[in-house]
Amino acid sequence: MNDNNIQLQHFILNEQKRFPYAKGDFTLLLSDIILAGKIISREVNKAGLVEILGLTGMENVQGEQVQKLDDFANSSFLNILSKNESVGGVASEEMAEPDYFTNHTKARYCVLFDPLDGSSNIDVNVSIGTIFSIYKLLKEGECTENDFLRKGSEQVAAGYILYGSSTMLVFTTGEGVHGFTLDASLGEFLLSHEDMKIPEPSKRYYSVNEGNFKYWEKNVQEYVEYLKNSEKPYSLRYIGSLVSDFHRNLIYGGIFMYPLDHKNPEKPKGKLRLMYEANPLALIAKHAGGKASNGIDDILEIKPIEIHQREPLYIGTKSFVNEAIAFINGGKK
Ligand code: AHM
Ligand code: MG
Repeated sequence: MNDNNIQLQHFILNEQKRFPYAKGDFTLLLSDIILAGKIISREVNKAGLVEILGLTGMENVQGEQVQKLDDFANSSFLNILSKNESVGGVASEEMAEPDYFTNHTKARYCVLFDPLDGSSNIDVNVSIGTIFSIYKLLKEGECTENDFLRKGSEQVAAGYILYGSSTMLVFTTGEGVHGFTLDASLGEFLLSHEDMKIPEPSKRYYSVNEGNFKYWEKNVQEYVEYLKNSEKPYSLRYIGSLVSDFHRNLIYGGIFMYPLDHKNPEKPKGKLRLMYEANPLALIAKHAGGKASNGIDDILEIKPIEIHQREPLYIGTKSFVNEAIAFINGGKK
């Protein structure tokens, strides 16, 4: 390891000094999230081997239950965070209700996470990710549903871990966005992308599941037609894993969208979850100079009504998101 390699733990400790509210417990909380990420990363990496070794039955060779990866990721987070006294409660995309740790009487934070996002890609060796979001409790030692049902702008930190060709952690505590790559031989995340910014002007990429075209509203259809037929057409890149699609656009520039659709004509809706997916990535986008919107409102300014709320999402290069908003609202044809 050369002297320029900055370990994540050291970086976080240095960051902490800049925040008056952050005591050692905030650093410990981030460390726990990182630990969960490392454990999940290890498991994701051996997922292919599990198939080859024929361990996909109910028990592995040690006689242990083989869990589905998304359940494994969820319980890894739960196990670790339930032992962290600074955490008053957690909400997960995989759980119907939040878990409250009522014995954590000095708790100062609550955590929301999508333990393994990109479910359709889990079994096919395509990049997936974990997304997390941290809020400060409204009242120390007392975590209630109101602590979770808050605007994304109130998040004190958010990030994701991408299990790709290498494992990367990208996070913000409200002061820049930083990326760390896991050195598997050391078991450490090392700073690889300091102060990430979405390029502006950027390459012209768009990421969307165009198979849903017929279910979109007319203005959204016109917008996507424009992207393909404008003088300098945009290129399409769609992985189908939000973390991967977002990460790509964070580095190269571009817009990711999951519009409102009318698959159920009586109940048109977006697919992605405000609290576990849109909010944390919107905070990262904001601090990287980008933007996130549901087509009308800034994602970070939406006051959630329920914990598993879904929203349409347009996120990425600021000027692209603004252009999308103009189309959706009929201001650009
Ligand atoms: P999940 O939480 O069940 O994994 O669903 C979220 C995923 C995102 O990662 C991705 O952006 C989107 O669903 C893809 O959906 P689709 O397969 O409809 O394109
Ligand atoms: Mg998800």
